[in-house]
Amino acid sequence: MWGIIATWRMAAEGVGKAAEILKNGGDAGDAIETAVKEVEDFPYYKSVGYGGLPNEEMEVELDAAYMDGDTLDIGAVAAIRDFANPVSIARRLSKEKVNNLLVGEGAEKFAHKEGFERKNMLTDRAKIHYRNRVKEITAQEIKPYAGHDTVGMVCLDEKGKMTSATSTSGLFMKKKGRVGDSPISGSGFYVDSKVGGASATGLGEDVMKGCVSYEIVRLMRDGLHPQEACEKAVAMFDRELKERRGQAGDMSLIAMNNKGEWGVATNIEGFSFAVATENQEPIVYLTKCVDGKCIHEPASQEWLDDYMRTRMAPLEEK
Ligand code: SD4
Repeated sequence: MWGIIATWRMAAEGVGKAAEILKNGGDAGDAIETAVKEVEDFPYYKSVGYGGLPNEEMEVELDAAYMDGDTLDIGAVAAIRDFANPVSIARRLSKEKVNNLLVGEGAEKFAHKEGFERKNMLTDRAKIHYRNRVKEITAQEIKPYAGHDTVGMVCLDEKGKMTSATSTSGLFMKKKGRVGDSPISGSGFYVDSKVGGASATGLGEDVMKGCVSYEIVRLMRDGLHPQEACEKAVAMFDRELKERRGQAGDMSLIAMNNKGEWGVATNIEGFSFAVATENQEPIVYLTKCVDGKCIHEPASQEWLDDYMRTRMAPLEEK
């Protein structure tokens, strides 16, 4: 059995490419890296890789991670600038004995020495978003943290190897040096080939409070189906945060176990994800969760077309 699951509709093309690799007996590491790179390279996604929205200082700082569920090797970069594919740098770091999580300038030096492709990740489109947002903020003091869609994936290959990976530009208008959950083991991602894996998208500051990806893997280890594990972990932690703090940030989790069974839960409306397995052609679903129970419906062609149309619509300077 093979399979791959990923956050948001934007991962669909990457999931399709990964499915081809997995179908032909390919490796879960290669498949997931290919899938994440596809999202990183697409300029119209505002929250991952090239075209990602910048921080307060108009610099694109990226976070990414890679984990191998056989060896439990982890590699990650945080607040790295000017490299095309942070996920590949993370995967490379996962092979080191120490120095597995590098930040900022140190991560950039490592990537440069290792010959990774340098790229100015700030697009003209992202600059327009930035200037528009600055105008909005000064006009009406709105909150800057909107529009964050991290890509997070879990993958299983025919040999039973599992991997997980994430990539994000984090929160739009974040402080320079801010790091979210995505490169943090147990929070943005976790995978153990003996059990399964999970990955998160949402408000990193809150996801990290509950190590939610690890919690889902733990529940699967206790015997829960990935769907039950996601529902339980998200509903419980959402409740916990609301009780203690009065509110809970956005949180959407995807998971797959080592049988290729998968699950998804969210505390927001309109969460989409992409999945493919040996028994399931690549497909995009929309998830709705009410009282801790989630239903996944295939996205309609109209919804899919509209998604692309809005992402690629001409952008006016306000
Ligand atoms: C972060 N979790 O940096 C990321 C942002 C995100 O969907 O997932 N957005 O906090």
